[in-house]
Amino acid sequence: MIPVRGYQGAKVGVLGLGRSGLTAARALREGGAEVLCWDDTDAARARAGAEGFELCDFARRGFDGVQALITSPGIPHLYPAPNRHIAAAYDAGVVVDNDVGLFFASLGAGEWDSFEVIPKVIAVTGSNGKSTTAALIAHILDAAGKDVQLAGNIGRGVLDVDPPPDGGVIVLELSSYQTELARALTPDVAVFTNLSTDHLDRHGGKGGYFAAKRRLFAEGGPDHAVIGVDEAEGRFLAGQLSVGAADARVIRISSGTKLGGMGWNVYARKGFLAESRKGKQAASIDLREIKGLPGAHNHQNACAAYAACRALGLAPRVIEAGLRSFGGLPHRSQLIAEADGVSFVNDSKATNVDAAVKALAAFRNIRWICGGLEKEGGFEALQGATSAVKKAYVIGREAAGFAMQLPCETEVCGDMATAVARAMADAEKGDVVLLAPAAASFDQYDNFELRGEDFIANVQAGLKA
Ligand code: UMA
Repeated sequence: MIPVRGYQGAKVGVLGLGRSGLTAARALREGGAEVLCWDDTDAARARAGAEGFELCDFARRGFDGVQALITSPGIPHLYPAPNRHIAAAYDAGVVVDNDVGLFFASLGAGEWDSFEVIPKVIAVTGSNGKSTTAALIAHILDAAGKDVQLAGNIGRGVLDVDPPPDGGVIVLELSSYQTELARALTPDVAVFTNLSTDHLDRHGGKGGYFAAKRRLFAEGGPDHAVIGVDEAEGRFLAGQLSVGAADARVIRISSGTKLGGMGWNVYARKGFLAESRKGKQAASIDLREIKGLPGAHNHQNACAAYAACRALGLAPRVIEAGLRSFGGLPHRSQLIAEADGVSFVNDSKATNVDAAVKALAAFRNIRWICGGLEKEGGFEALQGATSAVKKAYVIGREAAGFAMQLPCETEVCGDMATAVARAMADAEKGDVVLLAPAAASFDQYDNFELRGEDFIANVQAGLKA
């Protein structure tokens, strides 16, 4: 755990007592703060109470003597409307921060004075691919013998990591919810994978969403910025951060476009990753046979991870070895079974249309299981993206309405068991049964992980039958 500095003896409020909130409360207590906690659910309050934390309904009792309110990413702090406790903190003039802000403000103890290599923080943001990219960076560094820890939006509160040793590296996956609020954001290497429409309700639209992510690259920002330039926002950001075409502080990455010029570039084309610098090719890696990284979207993740590791000084061949031994993450292009020439792939993390489009581009002869809670932004991106889909098997409470908007043959299945059974019955040798929902899971599941596990259980049951 990273003990929080700067609040010793002070009263600090913590709102939301899930993975990030409870960890923040513990780290604040470890740093000597007097912690007051609240969560809108009884069960979460009971968990904190059992750890000896004092509870305080801030909206009702006020913020008497409280210096800061530390809030959780899932709790709206501005749009569509601030949570009532946060609104009360704004009214009372109380500082609102989150665990990520506390992390950056608290990292770097006195013992770093005796370290030969100061620990580094790599932070990864973007709409899609950030979990895989962050996990891939951590895997490459681990395989290269570095002491590495992975935390953030990937499921572990950032303050839960141990103080890094001499030469250690902390890799953080950061969501727009986290970057928008953090009062300190000072990674050594920052990665922006890509931008598509997501979470628009929480940021007042796409501009607000991009602005939240851009905070990671604000003035005085990272030593190296790895920027995906396949969208206009990435090209704009890379241009803004560079002082000239040959500025090696910015590493541009692309999946599909050959990047030239005098700058530092990493791109993937036709299954090969290439690095170029000052107009010369520095390295090339064949990505086609790497099972843990199928498809153009994963090749973009490979470029981002490669660039981040190069920024830390790793050699191309060392990075290549790490890419080759990466097994992939659960629920992201996860090959779960192969039987009678049919593959079963779990991409439950494809919670928006853009992520599903990328999954669909990675395979042929697809029996596509999709549907769920529709997100803002519509289905326009699916036009032309379903040419490899033989049929869509649609799940979700509004499956019929969802199916009507798809530009391919559909069957309304409603639930996962029916969809898997129908897809398996239709599947022929060479087909891929792919779960890539293009929607959130909350209409039928607590989270995308449970949806993916239900898919796996149904596939396994079907293969045994
Ligand atoms: N709560 C309230 N009032 C509210 C809303 C929530 O009190 O109005 C309470 C809930 O009762 C619950 C707690 O807040 O006890 C939950 O807080 P949270 O939703 O922020 O969840 P955490 O468990 O703290 O998990 C968060 C991230 N969750 C979200 O951003 C929604 C996790 O990312 C992250 O892994 C974790 O911190 C550790 O850093 C998950 C996620 O879904 C994977 N992220 C989104 C995504 O990837 O799309 C952004």
